[in-house]
Amino acid sequence: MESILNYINGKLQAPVGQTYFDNINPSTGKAYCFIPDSDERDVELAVSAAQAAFPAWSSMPAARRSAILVKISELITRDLEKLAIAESRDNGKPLWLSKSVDIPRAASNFYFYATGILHQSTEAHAMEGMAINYTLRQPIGVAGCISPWNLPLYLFSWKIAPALASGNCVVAKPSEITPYTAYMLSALCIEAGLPAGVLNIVHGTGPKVGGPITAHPGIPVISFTGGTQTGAAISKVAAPMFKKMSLELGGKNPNIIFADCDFDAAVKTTIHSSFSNQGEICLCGSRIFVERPLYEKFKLAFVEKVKALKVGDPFHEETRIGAIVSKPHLEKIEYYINLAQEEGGTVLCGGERVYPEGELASGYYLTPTVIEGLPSNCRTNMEEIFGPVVTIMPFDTEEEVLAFANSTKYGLAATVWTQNLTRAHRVAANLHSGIVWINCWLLRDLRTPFGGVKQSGVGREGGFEALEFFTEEKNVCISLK
Ligand code: TXE
Repeated sequence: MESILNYINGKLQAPVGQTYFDNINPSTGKAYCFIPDSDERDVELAVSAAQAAFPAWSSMPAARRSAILVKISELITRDLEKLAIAESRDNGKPLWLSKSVDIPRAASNFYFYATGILHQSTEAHAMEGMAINYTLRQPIGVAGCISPWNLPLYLFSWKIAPALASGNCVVAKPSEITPYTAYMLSALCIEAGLPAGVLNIVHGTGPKVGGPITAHPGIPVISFTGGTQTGAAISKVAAPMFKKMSLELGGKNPNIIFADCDFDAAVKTTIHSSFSNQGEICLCGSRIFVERPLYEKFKLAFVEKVKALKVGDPFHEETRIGAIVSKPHLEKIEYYINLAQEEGGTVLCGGERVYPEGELASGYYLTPTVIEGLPSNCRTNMEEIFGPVVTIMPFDTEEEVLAFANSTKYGLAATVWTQNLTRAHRVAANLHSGIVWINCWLLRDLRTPFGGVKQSGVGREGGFEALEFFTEEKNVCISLK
């Protein structure tokens, strides 16, 4: 079997300890390659390479940095098919999804930030007759970028691109559950002529690689996407070191459907917002609230469509629900389906394992699940499941559904379905979340701020917010006397 390699100082190289562990294909449940079991020694090599590369990279004219990052974007597009196949094999998501969303978005991430740095300016403040102030925005140094398994190259590149574009060097760690496309990206960076040490990718586990990145004194800024618990563990280490942190964490997003909604659009889009990417997106609407007069009609129409979703081989065009990313995650999801029933819920459909024929028989497949009859504040409705599981319940008033929606420790995203414009604006303003979609879901403009409140994270990614996060502002004041 093939061994993935680290990308350090411009070279693909084995981990110092020469040890590896299995990378499992969730569609088959079988190992298909080895991942470096790197440790702090590999992180040390990566940080030294990044520090050595920083002076030249940070002082390179933005137009030249831009050209290299545009080239990486073009190479991702050139290799879209190969990258998409690798992504679906690693994560279990349908190939059509990797081809239409994950990989094109990774190319867009690089292109957006490569061009964004060409149009940046900073402010000046004149003190009449006395002085002139101007603001410099300067790169910080070596950035630590740690990313999760649900949208592997999409989220990995969304951290790396702004960090590099703004003149930083990077030590990055993809999830050990889905490392392959990050490994392929290393080769594309070499082909694009990215100077050695500017980007370093160290593969391995959270504690053995993520931990040393978080704790390294030579990495003053950390960008993390993953679970809330891990975000807290990272903060515990990085905060006392006064590191700059961006934390994109979990969600338990409400999907609020008023009786006056566009019914067909609401049903159709709610299928996507509930089960896209096997429900493994922090933006999925996992708690569905339907205004009582519409509840029965919506529930019946929705459940009928859910039952029709094809579960199975990610490489079949008609598959809508691919494999769950790992055995432990499948078991976590099943734990919550059982908990929901203990809490009084009724499973309207789903919650069953699927065992396809042949080599997929040992893969991790679960039918999409809809549960009703739960209290709004039970664990199933408060905790992130992060799988193809949604709860559904009626509500009677706007005040009631806002209280339900805002009742969790998370506050990432929300969806609202109504034709009443005034109500749409009013409800959006009163939702405790960083993102609100009205009569749509997952429409994304890369210029918009992305992130949540409460335990959904700290800071915002996306747009120029990301370029600001990876730089420090300096005010220079010159006397005119
Ligand atoms: O995340 P982890 P996982 C949620 C979702 C999921 C849960 C755990 O509920 O079930 O998080 O998922 C690295 N120091 N989301 O296991 O553990 C780890 O190696 C430094 C929501 O993916 O947070 C990986 O690279 N790094 C999320 C990355 O952190 C550490 C998307 C994420 O792993 C570390 C994914 C440590 N101590 C999961 N421990 C979203 N918001 O989209 C682990 N890591």
